[in-house]
Amino acid sequence: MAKKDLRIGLVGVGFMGRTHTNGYKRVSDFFPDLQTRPVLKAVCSRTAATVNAFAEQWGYETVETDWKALIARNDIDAVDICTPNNMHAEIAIAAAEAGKMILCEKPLSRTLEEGRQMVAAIEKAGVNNTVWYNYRRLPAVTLAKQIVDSGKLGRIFHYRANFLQDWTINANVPQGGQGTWRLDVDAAGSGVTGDLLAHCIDTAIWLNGSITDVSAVTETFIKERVHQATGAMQKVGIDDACIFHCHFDNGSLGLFESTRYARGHKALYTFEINGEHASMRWDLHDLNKLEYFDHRDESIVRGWRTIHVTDGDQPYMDKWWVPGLSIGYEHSFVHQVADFLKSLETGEPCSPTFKEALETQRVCEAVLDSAAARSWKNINAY
Ligand code: SOE
Repeated sequence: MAKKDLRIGLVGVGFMGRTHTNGYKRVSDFFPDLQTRPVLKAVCSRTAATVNAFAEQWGYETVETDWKALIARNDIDAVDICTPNNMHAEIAIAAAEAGKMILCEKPLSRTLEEGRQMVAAIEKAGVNNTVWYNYRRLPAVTLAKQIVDSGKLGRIFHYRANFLQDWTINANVPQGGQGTWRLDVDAAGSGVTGDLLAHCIDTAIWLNGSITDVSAVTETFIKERVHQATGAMQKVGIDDACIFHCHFDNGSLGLFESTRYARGHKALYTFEINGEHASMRWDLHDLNKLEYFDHRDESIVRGWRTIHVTDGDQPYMDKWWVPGLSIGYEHSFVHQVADFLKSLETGEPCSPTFKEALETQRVCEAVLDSAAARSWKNINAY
């Protein structure tokens, strides 16, 4: 049967533009049962030379230098937003009004208010949507979800997560500009809270349910940096590090830490869940493995076991090589495209939708407010 085309219009040609495009290019080869196939119809970025080079390298049919022109085209079905965070809301709202499906890079928005406007626009337009919290779709993380849902852990007591990096320790790293826009509060909205803890919060809510209240501390270690746009030394408005603890609705306690000042760590995302009967932990640096401890095992063999999540009956792995052979970071994006295409067939939403990702925005906003006010914040107030 001939497949239906989903004509993609990608906005933004940075690191995420590449990960998403790789997902579109690989998905039909590895998920042959899908009835829809992505077509790389158009890519958009402000500078003609840059966008032409990207289109040539990755195989986009056409280019645009104005995202409004991309959205106005009637040969685009879905808009993929890979821009800095300050453009997410404007593009998403315009794309929704134009009736396009939307795939938006995380975090959904800079602020909760922007996120709310995006959700309202999506709901009014009734268009398919998803937010790229890609780590959910690594097989070991999806397996963790299956294990939690099976009840094997029993009552959950603790959820712990870290996301540690070290790339901004040098005071000469500028704010603003390609890649380093993440240090510019106007472009990013926040620092590690929106960029890194948002991943941890998304996974935590997915695995362990809602967060009810938070108490946080943030720090900005380097107070001034040169801004690439002006060349002038400017105050830094983002959080360089953030630590918070919280309660979950299920009664468990959460502990989260993120920083870009943990020398030696490049992208150390880890989580651990401790339940009444069993515990699990996962580490992005060893992403195919899930560690599991079950107190109900016979005592003489009881201990942490390492599950190499590469077998055909484990999440997504029947689509790849043969049991025992690993996959990588980029596959999480292929899986998200596959799940999005599947959602078009089933009519089920592709999680996290904008509405679900707004939950993460509520927690992020409460975390930042809590740190500023040095007090607990209840998520219900957000
Ligand atoms: C920041 O360095 C970053 O690229 C985040 O923006 C991504 O979301 C994360 O997955 C890896 O780190």
